[in-house]
Amino acid sequence: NSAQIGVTGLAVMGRNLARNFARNGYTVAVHNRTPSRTHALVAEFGDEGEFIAAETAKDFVAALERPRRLVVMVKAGEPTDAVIQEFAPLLEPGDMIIDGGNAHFADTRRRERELREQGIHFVGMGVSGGEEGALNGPSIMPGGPKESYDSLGPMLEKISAKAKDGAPCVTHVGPDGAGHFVKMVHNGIEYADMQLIGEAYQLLREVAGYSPAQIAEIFRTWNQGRLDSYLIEITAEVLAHVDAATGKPFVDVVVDQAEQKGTGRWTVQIALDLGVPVSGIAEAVFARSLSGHASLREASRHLAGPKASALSESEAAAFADRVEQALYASKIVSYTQGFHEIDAARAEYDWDIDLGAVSAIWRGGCIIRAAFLDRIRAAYDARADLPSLLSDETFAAEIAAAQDDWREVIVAATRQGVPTPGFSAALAYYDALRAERLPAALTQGQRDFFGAHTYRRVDREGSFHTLWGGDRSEVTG
Ligand code: NBP
Repeated sequence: NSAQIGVTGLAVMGRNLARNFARNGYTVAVHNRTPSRTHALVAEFGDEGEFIAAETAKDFVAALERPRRLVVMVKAGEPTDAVIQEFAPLLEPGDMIIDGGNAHFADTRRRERELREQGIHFVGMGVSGGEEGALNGPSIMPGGPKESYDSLGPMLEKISAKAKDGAPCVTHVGPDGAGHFVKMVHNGIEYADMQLIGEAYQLLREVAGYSPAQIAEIFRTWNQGRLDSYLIEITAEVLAHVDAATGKPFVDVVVDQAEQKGTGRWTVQIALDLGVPVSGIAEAVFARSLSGHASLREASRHLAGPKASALSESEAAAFADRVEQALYASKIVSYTQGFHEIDAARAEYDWDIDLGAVSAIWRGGCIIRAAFLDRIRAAYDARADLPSLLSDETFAAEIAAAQDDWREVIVAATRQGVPTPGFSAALAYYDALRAERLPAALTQGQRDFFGAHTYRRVDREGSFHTLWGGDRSEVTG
């Protein structure tokens, strides 16, 4: 009567994950700080599989077969440390603590290091798909020691989502914090995807003049093509929904202030530390912040904008096609930026992350699941050391085909005064990368002028300084 896996922390995520393990034939020990949740789980769902309810930490640990596999699904941050401190003294070398919460990867690195000293394997495990995913199959991003995956991996493969080709949406991402890092970037990309979809909606509404119901239809059509994805699908559902109380489109009765829990912000903060330009993700995070500044927005309402102009029906339809191109091209750019961030972390932390495998495990279960991810995997499979997704011939060709429309959409948005920070940042990134020369040369000149910061020359090795306050001759720096 021993459990192959234990779950402590039985709020929505932990409860559903425990049920998922049980439904897949594993005996699951369950535990929660407040025991009523544990009993409620067994009372409500006990017939779904084998559960062992434990009231105390000691009973919980005793219920687990060795090496113990203990999944922690509590609130990220201090609660996770508290739980680790409670359980670690009860464990033996070779046992495993698996943190399925949304931990910051730096915390995961620290916890892994501390527990390693006791011989405990600490697995920081990103889980995506919300409560529905946790129950029916999430995308799972475990890090930690590779050897822990030998025994844990097959269980995770069973409970994970499966991609269309049947492959489980889980892989050993890399050592220590790699799993939580990749989960964080997943969420950053999710922010960018949502922002781009939001901009497409706003343009279809304000420039093309479509109603939410008509826009829902447009998104449904897009969902049949290369944009086929969970987020496009649910966007159509949300836009088609009518508020029962007022009969108005649901989207018009919701307060337009977006909230956030922090993983998007982390993605940007860490990108800044790593020096990786994730402008699309940053604009998405900033757009949410801006939306929440109600009094600032109220005070700014009177500011001048352009004269409104309407499109004819045929112009509107043509515009909608262009918006699809702009959305797709911008999406390629946000994924390019997100994968760049993972690649930079791989170099910084010496993580052996397979970028193709990462895109493969995002194909099912998670919020950004999309047909598109198959293409990313194909790009990395064709060339593992791809410097950037934009270097892939297929993506480069698609952007080449989309760019005229992409530019036109941003021109129209600018003319009509519709903000498109995501589309615009993506295009600026694209144009900056392909530029022959950047004004960074001028920046270097300015820096040398005011701070003698020196510069490099295009024609000679070394570093140089111009005597700006003197005769402006050049000396070596
Ligand atoms: P919450 O994040 O709301 O956490 C509630 C759980 O944490 C309860 O079981 C609670 O026990 C426990 N807990 C707290 Br709070 N402080 C504790 C402490 N000091 N010691 C022991 N237990 C403590 O739950 P959730 O929404 O199910 O999320 C769980 C984790 O999964 C989080 O890290 C979250 O970020 C992550 N996640 C959530 C989603 C999602 O869609 N919700 C998706 C992916 C990942 P109690 O019952 O005794 O108060």
